[in-house]
Amino acid sequence: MIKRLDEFIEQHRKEVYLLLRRLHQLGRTLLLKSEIEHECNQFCSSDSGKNLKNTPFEKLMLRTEVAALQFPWLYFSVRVDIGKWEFYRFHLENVSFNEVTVAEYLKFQESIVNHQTTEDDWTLEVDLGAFNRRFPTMKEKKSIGNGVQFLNRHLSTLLFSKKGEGDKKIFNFLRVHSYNSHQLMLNHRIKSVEELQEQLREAVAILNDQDASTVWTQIEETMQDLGFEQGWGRTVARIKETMELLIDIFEAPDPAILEKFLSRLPMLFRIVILSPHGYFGQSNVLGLPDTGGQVVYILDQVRALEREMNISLTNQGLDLEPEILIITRLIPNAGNTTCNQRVENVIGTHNAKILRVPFRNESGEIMNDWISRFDIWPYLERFANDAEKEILAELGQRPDFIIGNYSDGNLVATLLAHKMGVTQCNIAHALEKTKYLFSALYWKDNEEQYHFSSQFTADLIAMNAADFIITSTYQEIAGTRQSVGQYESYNAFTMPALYRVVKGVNIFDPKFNIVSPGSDPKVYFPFWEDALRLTELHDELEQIVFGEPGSDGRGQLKDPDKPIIFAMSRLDHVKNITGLVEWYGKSDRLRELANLFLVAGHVDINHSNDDEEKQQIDKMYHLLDEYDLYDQVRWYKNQSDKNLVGELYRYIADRRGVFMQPALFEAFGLTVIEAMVSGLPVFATHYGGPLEIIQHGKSGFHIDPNYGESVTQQLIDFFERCQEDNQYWRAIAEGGVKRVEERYTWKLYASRLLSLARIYGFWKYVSNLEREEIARYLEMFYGLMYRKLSSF
Ligand code: UDP
Ligand code: LCN
Repeated sequence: MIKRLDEFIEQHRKEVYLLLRRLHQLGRTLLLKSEIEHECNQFCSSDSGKNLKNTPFEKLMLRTEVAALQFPWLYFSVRVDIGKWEFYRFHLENVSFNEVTVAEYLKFQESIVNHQTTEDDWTLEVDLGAFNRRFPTMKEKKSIGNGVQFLNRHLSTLLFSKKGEGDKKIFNFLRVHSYNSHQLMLNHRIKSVEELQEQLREAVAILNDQDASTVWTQIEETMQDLGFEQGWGRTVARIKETMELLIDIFEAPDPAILEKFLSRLPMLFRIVILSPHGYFGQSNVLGLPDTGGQVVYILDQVRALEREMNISLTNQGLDLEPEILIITRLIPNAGNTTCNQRVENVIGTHNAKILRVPFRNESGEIMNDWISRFDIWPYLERFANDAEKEILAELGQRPDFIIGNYSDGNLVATLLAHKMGVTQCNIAHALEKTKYLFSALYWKDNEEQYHFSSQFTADLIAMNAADFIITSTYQEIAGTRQSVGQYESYNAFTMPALYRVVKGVNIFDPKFNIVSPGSDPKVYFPFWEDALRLTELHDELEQIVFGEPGSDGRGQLKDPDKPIIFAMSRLDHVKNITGLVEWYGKSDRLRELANLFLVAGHVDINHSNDDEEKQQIDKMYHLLDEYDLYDQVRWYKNQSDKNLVGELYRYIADRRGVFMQPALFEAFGLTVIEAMVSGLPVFATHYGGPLEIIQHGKSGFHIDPNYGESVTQQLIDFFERCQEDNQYWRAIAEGGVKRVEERYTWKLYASRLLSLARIYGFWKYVSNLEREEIARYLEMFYGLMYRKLSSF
């Protein structure tokens, strides 16, 4: 880019100067993409600026994410493409420019925040890229999120490039499989790759003479004599197929066959899932602070995983019960939840449990009350140690696979996986970093309330330690052409006076894989499935939606015949429920066309113990008064009975309503898929997951919460069109159902996740994926940085 810019600026000095000056004159030290875009567009459509239109300089301006300004300098961080960044600085007076390094750019940002130059100040620079130089990374943005495919291709070539080496690694890997010291796959009779190949041929020849449905136990002795143990398959057909896959791999390694073979191996019997914060329970918890989709996700995930593990074990010929443990925090003062119980079975499973471990303070005393997710950092190390003992006691041995959730769970997963030598997978759900503007740069200002220094350090450690990371959408990793991905935002950032990250997370790393969640089809299904409907709950729902004001609900829908705009979420600032009330309050036409029904948080401020929720409750009352909304808006307290919630979506659909998800940012948005699959047309924020979930105009609509008036107009247009065209509402409803049924199901999720666990587990074993060096560095970073930041 630089050469073209050089020449261009030389020729258009005046215009470039005027635009830079214009930015300076805004009098701000940091400018965001939207502000730069606005100024640039305005200038380029003026007479003085028209020569900049469609030029490399305009392109640079429009791709700038953040500009940092301090006379006479302007520094720009330019997102040239998804995951590709360049940094430039301009001297206003000389109109000169040059490319700078990421470190120089970050140092300039630091100098702005500290109001001084940091030229001589020493700051720790974190460059995790240095460790990965020998490690394969992808180049194409379209490959992001499909790491396993790339990894399989790359590493199978590598593995088999030196003659015999790959074969030996597979052979050794097959020898280590066992269950409770019962040997699986191969026994001591086979001593080399050559012997294995020979015995495979012989076994297949024997199996060819058997009936395909003959089971392992009938041929066990013959197979054992040849050197084979249980695990190849339950029936002759399956055993033969698995053996043939291995023969093919030895003959000519192929990534697809390798993946298929690995997906069949008996490697996963015990899984540990970590989710420390919030109220983790099976009832009465949803809508409580820090308690939302993550809990729903994990409970559904566990059921799906257990089902899928059972299918695999059956196919492998093993009559074993898989075990899954969800490790969360035990809260002695747990209100009307079960979070004070040590162990609970997960409903709908045979053998999955929630195991709760308390937080302890510095002197080892148990912490009795709920603690906000922003304040839990000092407790986690001890929690991990205590959890380890409980896990070992419960399972009798180490698990085969550990899954972390959110920043805290991912850190604890890192500590445990490192100690136990187990494959680790991370799931972020929602990273805080991109939710708050300049959260890293101004970390000090927010430290008391949010403790971002601990959280972002924990994130960096866990992201780099994980064997693989699954995300719900592509944009969670890499954003879109217009917006930065959540993981991408960890690539380069600074926390002034603490440390500067010049390479934190590489989104081209093949560890990233998109595996989207689903919704429980027993609870969330289309409103036209009459036989499954819970019509028995309709009286209760009528009371909730149309009832009179009382202690659980405020406002009353005085004209019950209008369609309903329904919104439901935690009452957090970022969910923007109050924003929705304001848009609605301001539009007479929308108020004429539809009612507004909200299920969110507490309606009584005295029942809330969360600061952010209290602020929102205050704001809500203020808006209801200001716009006099008590006859058109019904606001009901959070609902934790998921069956009732499932029927509620359908009840609103019966009345030709819509679901609105107005969040300023939504990482994924389980409510979005729940509403869609219920047959309720959805309008949802285009910041985050819903952008990918919904196909605009086909299976729902995207909205921009920063432009309330256009959202209002979209709703008005929709309801007016539905009045004219009675097929329109149904078409969108059906589009939503189809989309979810095709893309967002737990069955797809579980088989994919288990297959990834086996494949990354294999690579962890046979390659240097463990990355000794980075593990050591992260240990030091944990010891010297994280522990200091998170101490009591
Ligand atoms: N939910 C609920 N009752 C409420 C609020 C939310 O049952 O009062 C459920 C909702 O059905 C969904 C989950 O909580 O399953 C919220 O997940 P989502 O991903 O939409 O948002 P999060 O709270 O995780 O940010
Ligand atoms: C957290 C969020 O904020 C939601 O967007 C997700 O849907 C949920 O976790 C489940 O991953």
